[in-house]
Amino acid sequence: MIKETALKNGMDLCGIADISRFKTSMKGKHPCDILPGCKSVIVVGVRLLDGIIQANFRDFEDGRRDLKGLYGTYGYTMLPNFELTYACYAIAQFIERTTGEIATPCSTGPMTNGSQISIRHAAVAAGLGVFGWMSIVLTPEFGPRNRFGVILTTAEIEPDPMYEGKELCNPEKCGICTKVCPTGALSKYGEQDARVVKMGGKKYEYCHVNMARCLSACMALTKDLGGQEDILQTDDPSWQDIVDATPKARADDVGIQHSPSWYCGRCLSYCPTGSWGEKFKKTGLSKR
Ligand code: B12
Ligand code: SF4
Ligand code: SF4
Repeated sequence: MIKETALKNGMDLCGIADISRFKTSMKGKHPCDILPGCKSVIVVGVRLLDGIIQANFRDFEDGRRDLKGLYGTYGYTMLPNFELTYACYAIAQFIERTTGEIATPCSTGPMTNGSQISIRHAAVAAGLGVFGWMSIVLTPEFGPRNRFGVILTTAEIEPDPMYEGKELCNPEKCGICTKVCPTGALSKYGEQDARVVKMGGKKYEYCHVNMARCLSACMALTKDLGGQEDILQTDDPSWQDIVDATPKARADDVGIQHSPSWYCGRCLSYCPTGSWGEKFKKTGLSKR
């Protein structure tokens, strides 16, 4: 019934983790630090529109920077996050109304201070997919082109198994995310220690992400990265450089988000997992 509620509320994916899979969570970010007595973690996922990913290709391949707002609105910031927020709310209401247990929906995205919990780790714990080398979660259906939301509950619900399906990422053979990243934010496989996570009896690895570099592209802080001026004077910024640059970026078209951070997304757009070839190569929507 929880999964039906998710689907009825516009979700494509829903998985359930039991609390034992969060043993290695960092302090303050364990589900029980947010909802004491939490026994299950429900994760919902929504696919990104192919028509919005292709708008990214028009920017990256045809120089149509003016279309980037489509990704900001329908892919990165607003609509998927609203859809996820409504679905998390509906599921939490459903649980509380029908079982009398407590349910706490978490924030779903950047516009609502979305860092209470690691949503990526929750999605893997709920069996929806695996960490891709780029650090975010790949599902067999959509590759990295999905966003997730989390509901914590004291209800004890039968968990889904960890993902056991076909291999979704082989960074030794692929490495496309590292290659397309314009700032070198994603470490190359084998060059630097990978991040290792153990969860649900499984071991995962993903790259080291230089978040300051990633943010410099997501917020287009230089002209080379699609910005209107060189707000940053270096291509290897420190975290403080980003903090100092952000108020200036805020003066640009911020919409309802705290800062405009939808200007990149190349790693997510070009990852081949999730029928990329059929959707974007065979159709000619991407020429790369
Ligand atoms: C802020 C943020 C960013 C910032 C990062 C700044 C920063 N310093 O973190 C920026 C703007 C750079 C960013 C970029 C992107 N982001 Co972002 N981001 C977030 C957000 C809102 C919060 C991140 C956070 O602070 N999490 C809290 C900390 C505690 O968790 P964490 O960083 O995931 O992981 C740590 C801990 O979990 C811990 N840990 C270690 N071991 C273990 C073990 C267990 C069991 C657990 C639980 C935890 C744990 O170590 C980790 C490293 O410190 C999350 C949503 C969320 N709440 O997770 C989305 C989120 C991660 N982003 C997402 C996306 C899609 C992107 C982009 C692709 C957007 C784009 N540009 O198009 C890029 C991807 C870049 C990349 N390759 O990684 C999606 C990923 C969806 C997916 N498919 O997995 C998320 C989950 C949002 C969502 N609602 O779906 N992001
Ligand atoms: S969002 Fe852009 S800058 Fe950040 S890791 Fe992905 S490709 Fe690199
Ligand atoms: S682009 Fe390739 S290496 Fe990177 S996450 Fe996707 S499948 Fe893995």
